[in-house]
Amino acid sequence: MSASKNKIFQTTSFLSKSNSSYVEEMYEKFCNNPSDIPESWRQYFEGINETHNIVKKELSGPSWSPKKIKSISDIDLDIYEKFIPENLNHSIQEKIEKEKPLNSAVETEVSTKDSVRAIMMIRAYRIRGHLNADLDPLGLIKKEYAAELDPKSYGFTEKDFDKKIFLDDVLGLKYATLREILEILNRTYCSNIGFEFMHMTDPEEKSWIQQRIEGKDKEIHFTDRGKKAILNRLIEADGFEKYLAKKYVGTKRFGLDGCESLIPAMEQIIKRGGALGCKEVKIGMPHRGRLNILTNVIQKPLKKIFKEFAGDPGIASGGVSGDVKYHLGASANREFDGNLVHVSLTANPSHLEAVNPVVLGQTRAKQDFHKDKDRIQVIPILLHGDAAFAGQGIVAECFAMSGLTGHNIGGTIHIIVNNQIGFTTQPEFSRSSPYPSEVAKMVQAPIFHVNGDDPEAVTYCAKVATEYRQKFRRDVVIDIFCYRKFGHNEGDEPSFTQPIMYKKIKQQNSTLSIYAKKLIDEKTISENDFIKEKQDYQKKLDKEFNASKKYISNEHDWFTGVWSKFSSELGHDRRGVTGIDLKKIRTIGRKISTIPTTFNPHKTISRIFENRLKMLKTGKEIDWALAETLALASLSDEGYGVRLVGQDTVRGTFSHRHAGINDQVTGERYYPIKNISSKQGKVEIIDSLLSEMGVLGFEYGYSLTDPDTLVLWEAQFGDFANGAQVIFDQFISSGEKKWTRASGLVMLLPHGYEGQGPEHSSARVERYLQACAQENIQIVNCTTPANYFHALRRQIHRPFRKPLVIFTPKSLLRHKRCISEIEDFTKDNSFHRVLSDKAEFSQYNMIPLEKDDKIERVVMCTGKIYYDLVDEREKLKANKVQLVRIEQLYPFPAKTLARHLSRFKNAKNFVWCQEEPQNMGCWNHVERYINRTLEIIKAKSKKITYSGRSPSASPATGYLKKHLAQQQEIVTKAITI
Ligand SMILES: Cc1ncc(C[n+]2csc(CCOP(=O)(O)OP(=O)(O)O)c2C)c(N)n1
Ligand SMILES: [Mg+2]
Repeated sequence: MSASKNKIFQTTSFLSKSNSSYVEEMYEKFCNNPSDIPESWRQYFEGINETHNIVKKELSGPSWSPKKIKSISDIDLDIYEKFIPENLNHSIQEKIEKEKPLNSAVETEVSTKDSVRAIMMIRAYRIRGHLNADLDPLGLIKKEYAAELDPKSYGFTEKDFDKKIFLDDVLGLKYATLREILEILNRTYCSNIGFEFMHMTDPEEKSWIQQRIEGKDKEIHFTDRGKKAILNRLIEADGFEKYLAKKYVGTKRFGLDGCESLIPAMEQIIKRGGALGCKEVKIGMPHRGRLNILTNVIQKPLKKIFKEFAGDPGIASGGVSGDVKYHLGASANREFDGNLVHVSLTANPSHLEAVNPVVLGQTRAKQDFHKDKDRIQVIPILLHGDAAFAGQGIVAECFAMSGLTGHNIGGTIHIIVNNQIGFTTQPEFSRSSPYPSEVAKMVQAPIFHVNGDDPEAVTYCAKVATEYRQKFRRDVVIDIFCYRKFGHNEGDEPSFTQPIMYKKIKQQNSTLSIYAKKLIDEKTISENDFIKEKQDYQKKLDKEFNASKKYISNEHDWFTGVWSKFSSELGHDRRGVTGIDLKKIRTIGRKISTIPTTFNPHKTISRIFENRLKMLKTGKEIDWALAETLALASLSDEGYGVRLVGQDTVRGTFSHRHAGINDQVTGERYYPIKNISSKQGKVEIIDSLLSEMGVLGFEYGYSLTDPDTLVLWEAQFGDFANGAQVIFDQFISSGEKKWTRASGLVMLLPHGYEGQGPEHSSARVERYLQACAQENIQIVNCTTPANYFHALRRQIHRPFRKPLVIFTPKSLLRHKRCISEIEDFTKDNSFHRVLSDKAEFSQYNMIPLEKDDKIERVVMCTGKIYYDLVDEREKLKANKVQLVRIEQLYPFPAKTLARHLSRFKNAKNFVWCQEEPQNMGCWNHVERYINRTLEIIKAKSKKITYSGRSPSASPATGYLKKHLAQQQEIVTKAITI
């Protein structure tokens, strides 16, 4: 140890001797080999060297934990003994010595102590300053005394306030008096913004925020022009709500009243974002203030909004069922400082927060479209209510996705309209944390709490948040503390449940009047100008209101841009061309089945791929996995995008897909499907996080934006999709009719009764069928690899986009009869909605059947049970039984089925056979369709009978033996009884 270091350690009088030598030893080790000392010590010494900040553990618990006041000596102990700051003293000491010669050892000690204590205090403000910030415009939140923010806690007394303290550039200052330090700290951390960022572990990000907000010259400062712009936005935000209240008394609008600062903040994000490379902003938001955002941010014409308020869409509805005005989306181009930014608001259902993943998926698709690898050209903004943000699990799912390769969108700017209430429920009943924003800490997002009655502070937060997002491309949260001027909606009386709060709210001056007074007082504007500006806006509102009465929109924002080649087709039976040239199949097939020779695959994988090559060569026994890969690869080869996402999807839950293979030596992954040609479309096959709602919502969003990419989401087992029920019900099945937005999303839902118990058998077919109407979605359950291939290819080759649900197999993936021949994939072939069985073909080793007119029984079914029925028929040598598979369940192929069934008009029995209990599966869906078909073809027997499991609460038994017995009974009954 050098002499000077030695001296420093000797002068640290507040350490006991034993402590001091221990520190020396630690420091020595740190200098020689940092890995020799415990992590906490290492962090400590590194922190000193890198940032001049004291790196210490949290005192206890999360940052928000209410702290009981510690005595000063307790804190001293915490700091001086547990976290041993002598090294800090040492570093500061050296500098003090260099820069300011000291008179005596005693003075040295006192200065050192002052510096250490000041820096301790600065750090405490960074961590907990937000607890003392003025956040609540209503002033109802009682601030507690925070000892850590009290200079006394660090041993300072009144006498010390004007003493010069060495800071070594902390707060951007070399020296400062305690008074100056406190002034900066209180202004930065305890005024109208509460910054929470010390939970972030990335030193660069943390230090960026510190430098952005801290320091003598970092006061929030807007130019006069900026202030006037903020005022103008407030006049519009405030004036719009008041106008609606006056014109449509008591009508629900979920007003923004009480959080008008949101509008200048949104504008700031678009403006600053535009200056930092953003070309597009995607907004997702709930009901609160939506109309205000629509008019004041998206600039939807006021007359159109007024027309909608009168209950009239002002546009030919064209079979669209529509939605309430506060759910509708819109888009427009905005220009700030010469930067053009396209801003769009996604339509959403009532289900709070459900739109979040959809907006993120749309953002990703847009970023891909713009080839925006850095993800700075498209920024998503999600607005939230305080109660919903804290309560809805989808919020956490979206944060969980934010850093993943397959779902990263370069960060979302979140804004919480924290009106401190959810409908009638107060925060203490709606969350277990002091702030609604706690969940954002799971990704270490910085959080800016801000008083909504200080529009400059809110706009400033929006600016810093945008800069942070563009620089670090991670999520950031602005939590606007505000209030809700009226009830949850304008017909509600809030004093029933929150009398004290609403008494205060009644007396509260509006944000606009508070800010206008400030600008008038400081002479930025004159009172007359303010009044005139308000009057001008009123005139505009009146003019638009009058114009709304006659307003008819010519605007069809449906199927524009990349969607212009599509239409919303209904009611046509058409056979698509989905087969491909035999030569092409073989060429693509070879590419997707060949592993480079330099690669070291697992032996079993090698065999699987060799087998695929054999299938292609012989043209026989092509299995499910190869058929699927051929479909996806051929689409990519044609230039379309492919995005297949799900849990364990790369390998495949049932170990059948192997879309990516791993080098057993290097661990590298190789995707044969991504290596077809230099011109192929983008292929993404992604193992997703373990979420259903988040991921399905994201993929739906992607499909809304990009019709030329086949987007597929795969559930691990079909049942798990019910965790994403909201996405299916509120978006996939009804979105087009509500919001005129089409989607070609494919849902792959493994389904089939194979004795795996209640939760791995049924994909709940009935749920999807029950949602079918007006040709909103397509549902298929294919029994052959080739039909699956055509269903996938058809999805992208159609002149329209409709969501497609495919019940996919499990055991059939390896079933000896569930195979196709190469000819089934070629030009003459396409998707078959109905398949009669192939009993007449010898290669299936089926018994020869009687001629059509001798057939006595027709058993209809869908999916895997077909193969069980084939086996049973053979076992019983029942050659007067025909099997008919319904491969497309919706739109129901009535005409095609009629064609098939009319061959067997004379049959005595028509049976529907299903594996599912009678209250589930397809029975309730197909019964009336089939009976009607029998009637139309004038069949001998006009009523279909049922053979399947009895009604049951649980989808399947948990006992294998019972399952086998049930399965046997169903097929026997179907074939014979
Ligand atoms: C998923 C879901 N559950 C319940 C509701 C019913 N609901 C509508 S608004 C609301 C309160 C929302 O409070 P908050 O998120 O704080 O937003 P605010 O209305 O205060 O802006 C509730 C419970 C809903 N729309 N969505
Ligand atoms: Mg609220």
